[in-house]
Amino acid sequence: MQEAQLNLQEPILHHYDSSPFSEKVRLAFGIKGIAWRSVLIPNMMPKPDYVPLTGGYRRTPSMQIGAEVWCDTAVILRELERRHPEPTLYPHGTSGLADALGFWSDRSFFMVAVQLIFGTIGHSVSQSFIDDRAHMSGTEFDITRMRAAVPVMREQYRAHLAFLERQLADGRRFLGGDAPGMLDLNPWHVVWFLRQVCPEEAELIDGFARVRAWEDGLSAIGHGQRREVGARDALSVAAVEMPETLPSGDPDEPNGLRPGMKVEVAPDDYGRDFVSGEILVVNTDEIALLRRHPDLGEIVVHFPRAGYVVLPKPDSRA
Ligand SMILES: N[C@@H](CCC(=O)N[C@@H](CS)C(=O)NCC(=O)O)C(=O)O
Repeated sequence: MQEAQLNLQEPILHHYDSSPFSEKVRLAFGIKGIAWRSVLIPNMMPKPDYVPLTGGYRRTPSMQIGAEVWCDTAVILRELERRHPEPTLYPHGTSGLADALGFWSDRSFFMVAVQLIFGTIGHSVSQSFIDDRAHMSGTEFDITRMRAAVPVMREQYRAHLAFLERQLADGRRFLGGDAPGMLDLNPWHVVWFLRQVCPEEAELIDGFARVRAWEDGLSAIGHGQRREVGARDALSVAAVEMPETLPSGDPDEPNGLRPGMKVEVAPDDYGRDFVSGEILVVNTDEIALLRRHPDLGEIVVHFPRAGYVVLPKPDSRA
C-alpha cells in the first residue's frame, strides 16, 4: 500500500473470501456502491494482525474505519447504513423486522448449513481447522456425526429455503419488494455458502425457481469497489487515527451500564472470547468500548447488544 493513496476514512473489511458472514457485508458494499479496502485474514487462529484491533474478538468479519472497529455483521451493516443512507438497506420500512430476521438466518438457518456443508465436505478439511472450530464452539466439531446428519439437514435446509420461495411467490425480485436490502442480506449468505463451498448439494437450491432467480439478482449486484490492503497497513491506519465516536448512554439501561464503566463483552453463541474496555456508548443497538493498545493507541470497538453478553469488570484496567 502507498500511504498517500489510502483514504483513512474508507471502510476496511477484515475478512476472507470463503467467509459467508463477510459475503453479507461485501454485498452490502455492492448495494450501496461503496469503495472499500480488503484485508485478508486467516480463517482460523492465530490471527496476530487482527486481534490487536478487535481486543480479542476472533470472528470474521470486522470493519475498521480509522481507529474504530465494528465486530459482527449486525453492527457493521447498521454503521454502513448510518454513513451511507442511500440506497437504504431498509426499504419499505423493514428496519426492525429485517434486523430481527438475522437471528433466524444467522443462527437457525446457518447452523443447518454448517452441518450440511461440513457433513459433506468435512473429510477434505484439515485437522487444524477442525480443532480450531471445536475450540471456537466449545464443543466437538464432529465430522462423522455431521456426515450421519446430512439426510436430515438436507430436509431442514429445504424447509428454510421454502420460506424464501413463498416470500417471493408474487413475483417480487427481492424479499422486501423491488429493492434489495437487509431482508435479503440476512439469508443471502446462507444460500451463498452452500453454493460456493458445497456445490454438490446446491441442487437443493436449484429446486426453488424463485430463490434461484433471487440468487442471480443478488449475485449480479457485485461487491462495490474493492481494493486490497495489507494487514499491517490497516494497523498503521488505526495507530495514526483517533476514534471519533462521542460518549453516549441510555438512562433506561436495566443494570445501570453507562459510559466510563469497565466491562467485558463476548458473543453468547460461539467464539466467546471476552473483550475488555471502558464503555463509550451503550444503547439497545450497540455497546462500544474504548481500549488502549500499547502500539495502536486508543481504539473503539463496537458490538451489537442482541446476542452479546456484557459483564461488569470493576477491578480491571481497560
Ligand atoms: N454473528 C457474527 C457471526 C460471524 C461468524 O460466525 N463468522 C465466521 C466466519 S463466516 C467465523 O468467525 N468463523 C471463525 C473464524 O473466521 O475464525 C456476525 O454476524 O458477524
